[in-house]
Amino acid sequence: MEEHSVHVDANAMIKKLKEEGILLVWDRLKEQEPQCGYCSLGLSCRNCAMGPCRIDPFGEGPQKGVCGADADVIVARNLARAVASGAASHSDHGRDLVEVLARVGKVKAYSVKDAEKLKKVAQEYGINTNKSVEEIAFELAEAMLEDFGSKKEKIQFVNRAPKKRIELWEKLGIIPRGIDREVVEIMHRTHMGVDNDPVNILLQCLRTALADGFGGSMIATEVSDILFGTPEPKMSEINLATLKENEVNIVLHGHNPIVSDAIVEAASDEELLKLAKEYGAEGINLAGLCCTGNEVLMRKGIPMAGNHLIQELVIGTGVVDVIVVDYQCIMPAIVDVAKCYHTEVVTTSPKAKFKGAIHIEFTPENAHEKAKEVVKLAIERFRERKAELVKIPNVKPNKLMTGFSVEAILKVLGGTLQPLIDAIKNGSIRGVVGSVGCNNPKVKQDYSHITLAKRLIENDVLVVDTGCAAVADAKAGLKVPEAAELAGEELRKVCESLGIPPVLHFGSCVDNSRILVALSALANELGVDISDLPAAGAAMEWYSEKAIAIGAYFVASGLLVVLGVPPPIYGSKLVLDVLTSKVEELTGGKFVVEPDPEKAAEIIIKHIEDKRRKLGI
Ligand code: NFS
Ligand code: SF4
Repeated sequence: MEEHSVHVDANAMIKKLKEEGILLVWDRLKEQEPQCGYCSLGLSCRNCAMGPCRIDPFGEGPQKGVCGADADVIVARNLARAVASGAASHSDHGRDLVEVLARVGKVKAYSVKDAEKLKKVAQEYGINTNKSVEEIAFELAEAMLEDFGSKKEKIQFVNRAPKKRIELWEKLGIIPRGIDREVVEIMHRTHMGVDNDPVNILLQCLRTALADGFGGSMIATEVSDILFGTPEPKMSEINLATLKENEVNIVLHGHNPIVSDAIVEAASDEELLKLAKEYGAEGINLAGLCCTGNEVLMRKGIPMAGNHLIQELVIGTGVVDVIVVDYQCIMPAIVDVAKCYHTEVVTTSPKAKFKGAIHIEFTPENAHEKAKEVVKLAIERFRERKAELVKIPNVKPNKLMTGFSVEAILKVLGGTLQPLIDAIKNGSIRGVVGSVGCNNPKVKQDYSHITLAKRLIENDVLVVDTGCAAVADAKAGLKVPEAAELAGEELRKVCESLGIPPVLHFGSCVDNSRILVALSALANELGVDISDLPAAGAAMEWYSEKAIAIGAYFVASGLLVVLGVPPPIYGSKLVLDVLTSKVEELTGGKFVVEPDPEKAAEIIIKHIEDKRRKLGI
């Protein structure tokens, strides 16, 4: 049987769990096959009770739904709802952070860790910063909440984009007005009998995606930096061997640092450490999964167990005492796997309860106590481990360098972007690519992420990565300064002189907003638009609606975006043509679908060289 992952630790765990008779994501995918062809093409609609309807892709059966909607409308509407869900997920996560920001000074568990950034962002919002940190925090939170509403003409951070870009968006009528408003408008437009012009629907997809990238996600990143500290370069470790057999292991899974950060604090509580030792553990060990893992890795250097497709496997080590989650990308299946072990799944958000899990609800007010409760539960579960089921893969943890916020990069460069611009201009860095997104069981885990990143750096293209792509690249050893050896000669020299890896960890998925900030700053410095830059994006193993929203805001911002998994748009020639071709005339960006990472790299490198030629560099 072909292995499901490129990694030894993952394959070892898959084998173990298979032997134990546990069904995993790959088994469930198999059970689902063949998956519905209509849905894969985007040609099914269940938006109303006259349906559900399906359009025959071969032109023989029905070409219209009961209401008269054709393939183009149905495909566009389905895509729009995915963008709305993705944008909503990032943005609602952002809102939760803003609500914590508003309570700074009134709650024990949270405070402002980066007052300088607080002031800088508050000034952007036009807030007078001549007052206490708590007052500024409250006013900034109130102003950010306005961005979620519908009273504005333009959400604040849109102003961070290059001027030409903003004018272009104005001309296209896709300036996001309010984060919630754009999401709601998609839900409205896709109701039966509202927007029946597929191109008009696609434009609203771009506007909603921008409300995510320059709105909800950017707010999430900035407020996380303010509350938990702006990341700085640091070393850490990654893979399943970051779990410790002799310690209490708590796995942090989900997205928002609100919960994971509180647990990190609680895990160093003296009393709890004493208790853990009384129970025979040598300490309390934390390991991250998915994006909340990225958050605490970036800021605190907490080791990372793995990415999306590791979430069931991590439990299979038999040493995870508690897996604590908030929301997003958490497979309901982990509760079933946990039942076969001593592991408890703890849910923390009223928005995300799981049947079979223990619910310990976190609020900004009680986070301190609740985090301790979770750690205590883990200590108690430690005693219940089943020795015969314990097996941590016999590998060494991979090292990685993390923490590359835009601020940190500026510091590395000596306070200005000029050295980077010079390197791009003289060709020692040919271009910059954001490698983002998930794992998908339809792709051999991490193969496409890693192959793409390797090919790009070999060709002197600097890679910045986020989310699960970032974990993949780190496990492949691409995020240590020594990985400069794997880069082309020119990029290698740049990395060696700065002491940085050729693949820079930008953070979690909401931190794709850091890519927007960095590219906007680069474009501004060069006096050009983002679409003129030798830059691109890639989501080679995406699965999530959030990744669709990210891809769409990259395209709206002027970037070429390669998708390694085909999106459900092939049922409409028109939608496919708009998104993979015509949109380029509007925004300068477009989607390319290319599952083969070798070919994806070629496409991206050609794109970068074209852009360089046009810039005359
Ligand atoms: Ni992004 Fe993060 Fe991973 Fe995909 Fe899920 S964890 S928000 S959606 S699977 S990269
Ligand atoms: Fe069918 Fe139209 Fe209703 Fe969709 S909205 S289910 S195509 S009748």
